Amino acid sequence: MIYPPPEQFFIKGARVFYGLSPPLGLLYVAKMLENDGDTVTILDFSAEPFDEHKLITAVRFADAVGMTVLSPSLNEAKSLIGLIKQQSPDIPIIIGGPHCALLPEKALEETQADICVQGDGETVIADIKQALDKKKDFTEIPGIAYRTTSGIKYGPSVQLIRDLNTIPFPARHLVKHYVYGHEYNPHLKAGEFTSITTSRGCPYTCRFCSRGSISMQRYRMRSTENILAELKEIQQQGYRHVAFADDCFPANTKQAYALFDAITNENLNLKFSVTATRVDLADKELYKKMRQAGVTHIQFGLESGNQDVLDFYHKQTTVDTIKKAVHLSHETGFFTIGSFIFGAPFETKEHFNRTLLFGKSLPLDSVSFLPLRYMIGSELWNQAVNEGKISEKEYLVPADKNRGLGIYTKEVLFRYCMNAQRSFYGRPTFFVNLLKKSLRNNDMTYVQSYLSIVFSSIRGIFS
Ligand code: B12
Ligand code: SF4
Repeated sequence: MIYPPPEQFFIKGARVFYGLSPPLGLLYVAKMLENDGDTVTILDFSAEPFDEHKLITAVRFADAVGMTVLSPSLNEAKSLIGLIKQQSPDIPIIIGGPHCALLPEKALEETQADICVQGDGETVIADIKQALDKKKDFTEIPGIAYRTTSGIKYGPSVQLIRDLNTIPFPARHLVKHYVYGHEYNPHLKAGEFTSITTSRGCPYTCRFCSRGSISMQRYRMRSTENILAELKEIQQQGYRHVAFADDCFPANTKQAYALFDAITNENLNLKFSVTATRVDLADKELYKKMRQAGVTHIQFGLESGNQDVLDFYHKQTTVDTIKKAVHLSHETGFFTIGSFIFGAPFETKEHFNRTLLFGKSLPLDSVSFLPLRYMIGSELWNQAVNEGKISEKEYLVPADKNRGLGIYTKEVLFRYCMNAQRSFYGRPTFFVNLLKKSLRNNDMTYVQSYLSIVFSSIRGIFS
């Protein structure tokens, strides 16, 4: 099973906070295969440099290949599949992941893969195996598209797993040799960082996000007991730091109270990060419990310091809520990360400057200023396609004046983002405040997180 290398980063020379983490989707599917008696190897090319020889050798000994495809890494997936088919034309290649959920037929047309899984991989992988062994018919397998000599065909409509508690825990041992999570704590070694999801899908509908599409909105949650059982297994496996990698965590504050109380009572002795949360979910009592349970880092999708832009994105937050949440996070003692987007169609330099000043006025320990990109599956992408500004074949288009998507060209927009990034970190008081926070919280990993981000930015600027 293969996780493709990340897309060529789209702002040359700039580097944003990048909490590299294990390919959980593949690990879930691998667990089902292992339970069925198969042997699985994982190549995570986002965690190790791409090595064609390694890929070809691994494929030579495999009966089938599986791959996760994200919309931004479609081209990389295409190239890898091309290479594999060149060497082993008959090996079946199965693809899954967020891009396949959005465009199952096109994902097959555009790559040379044979089978595309549209939803959760756990339920269908055993059926696919049987169908490849000619013990089952592909027509019976829900949520797949597959290639035949007479074109692409489909199984019955996708069936998402209703009860997430029934899913066996991911086969984490398959990626134990990779180093993940360095941005959270540079001292973490291979086998010490992993991630977990407590839900699938997202109940919100931000207009720039591909989770806004209908198939993704089917929000499902796991029980506290089930999550806790997995965390205990994670602790026993020797991990030290775990990221909550839900689309949006925690969506249910009451359940989160119970979860973090349970983690504290169990004395799991793990550190935690939150990959993505929303400001309107900030809650004093909850944050206290999270801190007590070991949460160190928390990342907010802040998007803008302008209310008209927040409203345009249908973010359902306010500038004031952002202020309150970031201050609460800082006061609780979290390393607080915020990401902003520049480039809504009506956004001017004044908007950008307001967002930058707003960002600087907040007690944020790390930021990323990113250009708006129209991504397949998002409402903004659909609208731009309907208006003829983007073709249906363009899955990821930066907001660009030349495409009728904004006031500035993409080059100017990227420059604004980079300058904002430098201006944010260039303040002399910034590091001093972070040092104070680290000393107050008795946690020097905060300073180390910061240094690792700054050094990678400097490396980026010089390259
Ligand atoms: C952790 C994470 C990252 C990590 C590492 C990714 C990794 N190794 O998994 C980092 C920080 C590097 C990252 C980077 C980016 N990410 Co990211 N990331 C995530 C996040 C939060 C969790 C991924 C995860 O573990 N999911 C849990 C597993 C269980 O779900 P799953 O992968 O979908 O797998 C299931 C099915 O899809 C299917 N399946 C998946 N693969 C396969 C393979 C086979 C063979 C089969 C049968 C089935 C199958 O079965 C699985 C189990 O049911 C997701 C959001 C999310 N919650 O999924 C975003 C997400 C995947 N990222 C996204 C994006 C856009 C990005 C970035 C471009 C950054 C950005 N913010 O814009 C970059 C670039 C990535 C790149 N490769 O080019 C989008 C992708 C949208 C899309 N249409 O593709 C998501 C969905 C976030 C979102 N809300 O939009 N990301
Ligand atoms: S940006 Fe976050 S909260 Fe909004 S729809 Fe996407 S995943 Fe959900």
